[in-house]
Amino acid sequence: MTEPSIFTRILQGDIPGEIVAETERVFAIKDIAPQAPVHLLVIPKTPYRDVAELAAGDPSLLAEVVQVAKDLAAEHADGDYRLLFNSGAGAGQTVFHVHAHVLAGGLGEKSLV
Ligand code: DGP
Repeated sequence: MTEPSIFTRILQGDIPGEIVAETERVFAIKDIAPQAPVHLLVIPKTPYRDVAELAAGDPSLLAEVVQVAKDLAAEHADGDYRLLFNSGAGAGQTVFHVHAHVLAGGLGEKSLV
């Protein structure tokens, strides 16, 4: 059996983390090292490795991740947001339990990171 990811451990209450939204299949936390005024992570409870595996395995769950991200950007900022999935260590993925970074609250123009 594989070890639960750090996000699963936060969901289970084993380690601290500020859960800002939760549905039956998805939850969201504040990123521990924010890169924007609002930086949240939206995470499916099922630990797909990355966004491509999630899209292939359960497209409706990916759609729910996007919907929760949109709702959180409206709740925590002005409704505009950047959605980012790092896929693979070479792209900066450090937690191999798929998560959408929701960046909002006053982003510069046109930045890709
Ligand atoms: P990525 O590099 O795309 O795999 O993003 C992982 C993110 O997870 C990174 O922005 C920091 C965040 N993170 C890592 N450990 C913790 C933690 O223990 N608590 C919280 N809230 N966020 C974490």
